Amino acid sequence: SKKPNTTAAMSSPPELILTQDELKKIAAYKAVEYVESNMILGLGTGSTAKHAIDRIGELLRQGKLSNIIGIPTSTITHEQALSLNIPLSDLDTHPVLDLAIDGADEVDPNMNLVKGRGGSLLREKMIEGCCKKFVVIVDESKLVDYVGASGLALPVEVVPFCWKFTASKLQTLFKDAGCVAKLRVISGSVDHPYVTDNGNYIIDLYFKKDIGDLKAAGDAMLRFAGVVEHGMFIDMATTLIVAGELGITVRHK
Ligand code: ABF
Repeated sequence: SKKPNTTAAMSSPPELILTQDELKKIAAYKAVEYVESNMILGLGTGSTAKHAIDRIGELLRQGKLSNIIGIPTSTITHEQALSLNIPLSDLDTHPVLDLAIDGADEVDPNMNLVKGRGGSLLREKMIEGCCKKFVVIVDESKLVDYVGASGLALPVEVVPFCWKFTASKLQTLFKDAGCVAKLRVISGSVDHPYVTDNGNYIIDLYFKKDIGDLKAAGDAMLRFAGVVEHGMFIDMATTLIVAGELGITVRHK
C-alpha cells in the first residue's frame, strides 16, 4: 500500500530495538542529505532538529559543506548553532530560504503539522513559511489520524494581556470538540507562565474530538485579537521523513 511518491529503505537490522532518540537522529541525518553548500537554511527547534543542526555543524567542520547561512527558529537553536560555528543571519537580511529542517509534535495523513510544544511556533512559522523546501523530521510516534489525536496539545501563542479572556474565547470556539484550554506554565511550577522568545504566553488546547476543517479553525483563532499565532502548520511541509523500527520513509508533496 505504498504511495508512488514514497520510498522506503531499511536503515538498520529489524531485530535492533532503537530508542526514540535514535529514531529522531536517523530522521535528522537523512534530512541533512538535502543540505548543499551555499544554502540559506532554516534551523528548527527541539530534540529532533537538534540532531540535524549537530550534523550540519559536523559537516561544516569536516569541510564537506561550506558557505551555509543558518536562520535559527529560537534562542536555544541560535545558541546551539553559535556553539557549532554555523554562520547565522535573520529573515530581515535573508527573506527567502532554500531549505528548513524541523521536527513536529503531530503529523496528519495530509502532512499537516502540529508544532509548538517546544514553545517556538511563531518563529518557526515565520521562517518555515519562507522556505523553498521544508523538510519535517519525526519518529513514527508523531503520526496521527487527525490533529489532536495524540491527546497532546495544540499550542496557541497569545499576548499576556488578559490571557484568560483569550483562553476562554478559544475554549468556546472549539466547544463542540470538547476543548479544554490551559495556560502553559514553567515545568515544575503551578502557576508561573511559560514565556516565549517573543515575550508571549502559550495556551495549550486539548480536544476530545477531531476539530474538522483545519484552515477554518486556524482562521477563526487568528480573528481573536489576543491570538498571535497557532501551532497548526497547514500545507507547509514539502518533505516528510519518518524514522521507525522498520526503517525510514521519505514522502514528498
Ligand atoms: C519543534 O520541536 C516544535 O515545533 C515541536 O513542538 C517540537 C518537536 O520536538 P521534538 O523534536 O523534541 O520531539 O520542532
